[in-house]
Amino acid sequence: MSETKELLDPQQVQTARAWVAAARDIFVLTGAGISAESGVPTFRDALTGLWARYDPEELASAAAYRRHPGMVWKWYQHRREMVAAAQPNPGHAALAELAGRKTLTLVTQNVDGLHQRAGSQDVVELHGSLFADKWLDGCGRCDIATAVPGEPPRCGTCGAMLRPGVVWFGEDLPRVARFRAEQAAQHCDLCLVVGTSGLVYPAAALPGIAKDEGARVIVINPQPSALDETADLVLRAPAGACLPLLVRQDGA
Ligand code: BJW
Repeated sequence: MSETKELLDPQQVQTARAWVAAARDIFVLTGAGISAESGVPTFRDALTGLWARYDPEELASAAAYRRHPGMVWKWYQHRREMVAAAQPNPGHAALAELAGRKTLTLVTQNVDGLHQRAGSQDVVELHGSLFADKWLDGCGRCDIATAVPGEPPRCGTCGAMLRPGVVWFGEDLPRVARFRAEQAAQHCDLCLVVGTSGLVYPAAALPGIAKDEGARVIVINPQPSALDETADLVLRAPAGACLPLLVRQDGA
């Protein structure tokens, strides 16, 4: 048995498993922590997070992109390559398995596509995707004419830059994804919050919506998070070790 499993309180695991088994409609909100065991850095972990060395506002806003397009484009290229080389972990796999047996809406803040690669279908991506570029202020007839190494490709017609298809600070979330996430939070009877610091809105408001509508809330995170106080149960463990225990059907 791994060290993590020994650290987990068996009574708490038992309770969480019973809640999962009894749930009719599960809403899952994931964040960067679920991909940590795949080797993808989180954003805010003190030593290993992507932003331990950078000011997020310098990298994750349209204004930052306009100021430093080459630097930001290269940073996203680096992350695309890192994520493409990573593999889904048992936490991603457990959620995909659970969705095969339960009514479950999987809402992720992640842009890495690892849930889909683990077999989850119909993932609600609140913050877009690393793998779907779009035009920044394009003319509507954009095509790529120039691709200078280390610089964003530009439209040959209007000169607009391609940008990563992610949601930066100050930008609206995709309308349909946000609507679906809010609906799922309102109608669930169990909300699993996995691997998020709970600092970024509107995503961080979703577990509170579920709670207000009467759902139980379980937080899975090895560290304290801003959503702990919303939770009925906090499992202080890495997602890849913890989620398979909650989803397993045998009596062990
Ligand atoms: C593990 C683990 C393991 C480690 N297992 N766990 C209301 C109040 C205040 C501010 C606002 C508000 N409403 C809107 C705002 C403004 C802003 C905001 O929230 N700011 C706050 C930071 C103050 N929000 C926005 O701008 C959003 N847009 C919006 O609301 O539009 C309308 C509007 C605009 C302006 C004003 C008002 C309204 C857009 C937010 C877009 C977020 N984009 C990013 C970058 C995406 C692109 C990219 O990837 O580069 O999304 S920011 C970054 O944070 C990324 C993440 O999805 C997001 C959340 O981070 P996450 O996933 O929680 O990661 P971490 O690193 O924070 O935490 C990891 C956790 O995992 C930790 O807790 C670890 O302990 C844990 N962990 N190992 C389980 N093995």
